[in-house]
Amino acid sequence: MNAIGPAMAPDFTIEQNWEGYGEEEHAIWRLLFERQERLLAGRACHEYLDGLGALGVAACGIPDFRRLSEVLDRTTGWRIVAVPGLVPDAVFFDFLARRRFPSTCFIRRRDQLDYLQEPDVFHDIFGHVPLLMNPVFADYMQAYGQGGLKALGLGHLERLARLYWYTVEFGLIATAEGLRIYGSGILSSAGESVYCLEDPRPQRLGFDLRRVMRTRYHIDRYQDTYFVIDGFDQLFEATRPDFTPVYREVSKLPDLEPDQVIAQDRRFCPPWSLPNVGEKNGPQLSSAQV
Ligand code: HBI
Ligand code: FE
Repeated sequence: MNAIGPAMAPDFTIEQNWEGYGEEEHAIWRLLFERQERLLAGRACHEYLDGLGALGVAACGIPDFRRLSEVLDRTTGWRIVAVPGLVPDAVFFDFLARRRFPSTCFIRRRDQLDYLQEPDVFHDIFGHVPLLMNPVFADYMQAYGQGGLKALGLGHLERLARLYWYTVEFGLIATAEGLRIYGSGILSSAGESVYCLEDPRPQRLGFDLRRVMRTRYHIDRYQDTYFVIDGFDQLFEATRPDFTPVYREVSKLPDLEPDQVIAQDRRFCPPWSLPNVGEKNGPQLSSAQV
């Protein structure tokens, strides 16, 4: 550490300095961890819960990235690198493309337990890292990083960022038992992990790549729309092709508001057993309008 903060290397990485965390910081981790562990039983997908268990991320305190990286590396070849906060898009994508997950080190304060706009170590580690233990999801994240570098070059970053937002950060997955959470932004939020599944207000729509790329999102409140995948294979397959023609197609269509519904949408309605195709309630637009 220097007077300004942790010394940053040219690649934006820093030292986690695990030994430097104080008791209060570990106590905040424990509070957040225990609360989410309780809430996520029956709400998070089993791939996430399995990953959390296998990683050995525990309630006891903020994990040491060196230990987590060893377990991750052995399982899927990913490692965690410490960064001071949001890093530039190109740097972020480059890390993912090389199977490095950039994580912040600081933890939110006690008066921010329920809401923090920027990522902290609880969001980055508890929210993102367990799914990187899953081989299919691990490959999806790497492909996303490679796609990001390409999207930057093509000037379509915004569309790719929407895909990340509505999958990696706020995605739901349909299982035989019902809808489950896999998005990290939800997994690290007590309020949203209940809201996304149980509140009648947000809509849950079947995942469609072009639809997602057209949909704006809010960064400062719970989502109006969640997109539901059938499995990680679907996500990986949908994003395998080159996006160049997809971007071209999507850029001819208007963007959609976060709460908008269009005729093609497959809506999931409680109790989440089956998608309800062409459901009529809610603001529906004819396909001519969109
Ligand atoms: N940096 N540390 C960090 N974490 C992120 O999630 C992140 C970032 N930089 C850019 C970024 N995300 C997004 O803007 C991209 O997904 C588009
Ligand atoms: Fe995140």
